[in-house]
Amino acid sequence: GTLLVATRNHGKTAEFREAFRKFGVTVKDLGDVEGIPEIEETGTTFEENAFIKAKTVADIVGLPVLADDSGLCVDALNGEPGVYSARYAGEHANDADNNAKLLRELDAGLRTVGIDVTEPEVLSPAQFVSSLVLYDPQDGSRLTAEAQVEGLILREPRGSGGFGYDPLFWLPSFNRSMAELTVEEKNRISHRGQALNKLLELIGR
Ligand code: ITT
Repeated sequence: GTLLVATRNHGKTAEFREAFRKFGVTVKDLGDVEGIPEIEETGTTFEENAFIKAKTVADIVGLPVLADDSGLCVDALNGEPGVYSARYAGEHANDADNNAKLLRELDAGLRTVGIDVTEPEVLSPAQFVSSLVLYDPQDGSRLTAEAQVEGLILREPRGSGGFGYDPLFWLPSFNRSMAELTVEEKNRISHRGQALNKLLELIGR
């Protein structure tokens, strides 16, 4: 069958595509569908925003839709950028702008508490969080699953895979950044991959 994911983020689509391949499910995203307006993510939590995206699109197409809302939560920044991860450096910011802003904010934040950010071993704990909602417009039912993965924010980007903040997200137990993993490897450990496994468990797959 086919599954529509309510995303315009090609990085997310690639990961879902890889994850659903073994089930023979074809993944489409909003680039494949016409007439979907830009969706305002007005929620204050990942789950609320994932629900808004899934329901908005599902009500238009009349079929079940999966949505992901995700982000990076940095301890030293009190959980920021969080739900604002995609637009951290501005409404239509790109990944490079967002990554640059993250490093700037982290440097400033750590300096104010007297931490010498030039020490290479000083890395800042953070989590990637993914909330998934599968919404069925026929009966208004929804399934939700959320997961996170722990890492450390690097001073300089490493790797060219993935998307978003992946080059700055260090995985100590792998001795690699998230951007140094293949899509398959990333799915095995990532926030999104783990949330998807939980969701698949809920639907008995
Ligand atoms: P859609 O709403 O169209 O799905 P989006 O990128 O705007 O795309 P979000 O609102 O959920 O999606 O924002 C998620 C942001 O969090 C994303 O743009 C990245 O900056 C960051 N992010 C989430 N998951 C990530 C991952 O696996 N690797 C790197 N950065 C990630």
